Amino acid sequence: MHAIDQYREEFVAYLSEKVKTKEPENLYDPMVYILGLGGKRVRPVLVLMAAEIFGSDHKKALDAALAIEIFHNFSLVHDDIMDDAPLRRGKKTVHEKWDLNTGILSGDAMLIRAYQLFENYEGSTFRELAQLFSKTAIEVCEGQQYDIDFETRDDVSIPEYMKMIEYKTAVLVGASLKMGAIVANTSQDNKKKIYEFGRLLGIAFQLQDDYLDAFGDPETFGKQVGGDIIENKKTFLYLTSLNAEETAIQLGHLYSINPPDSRAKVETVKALF
Ligand code: GRG
Repeated sequence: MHAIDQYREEFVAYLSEKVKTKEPENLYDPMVYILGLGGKRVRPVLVLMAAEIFGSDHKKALDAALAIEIFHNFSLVHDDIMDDAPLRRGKKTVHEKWDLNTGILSGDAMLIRAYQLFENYEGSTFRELAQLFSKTAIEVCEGQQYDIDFETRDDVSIPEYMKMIEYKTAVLVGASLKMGAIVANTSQDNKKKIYEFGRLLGIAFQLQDDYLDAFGDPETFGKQVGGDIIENKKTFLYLTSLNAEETAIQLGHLYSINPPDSRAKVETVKALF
């Protein structure tokens, strides 16, 4: 078995042991549900790998990895509410399966639960993890707000887009690697470098996510293919197509399509690439 799959398996076993439902069930069932739907577990695996790279037993990083995965899942629950998305990982989103208020409140509880996990660390390790978490969570909010603001703008530039995806997605990937480095108590220089590596990896990751929104296999993508285009999200594909004169003409045609005909809108954008 590949080392990544081993980390993933070990992480999932830890998650199942730590994340269990309790009363009131409508608060905790959605947490168990969304975290049990799978997903690639990219971020927690990165936490564990970074801890090991810098000489720690990766088991010491399991709580930080769990915190990151719970936070990530919380952000998906709230993001799906904001987008009114029906599907996540090929299954009903939390607000679809339960209702809006349940999605909001269980998401809030997940955010706090994530932070609480850092209390399992002590001294400067706790301080550094908690500070990095707070900074990253605020940046994720900023990225999400840029994303929302850009939906109603047609003049979004590539640098603005890059800033948006850096905050919405990449900082959490950087923070995942840096958290492993913090648990391993490596040098500040190593922490800085691994964060930068993760930030760039996160940017590549979001570019791929944008691509999959248009070209992903609906079976494996797990959410609505073309959802970004229908929502007028400023994705990389969309913005680069706007830069090309002839595709801009076609996008002009796209705007003339009635909003209810969203399938045609998706097909038109896909045809541009
Ligand atoms: C209140 C701190 C706070 C944040 C709320 C909702 C929100 C602000 C931010 C949402 C940010 C968001 C959903 C970014 C998308 C990131 C992304 C690429 C998600 C998909 O990640 P994968 O592919 O998913 O790793 P899996 O299913 O594999 O876990």
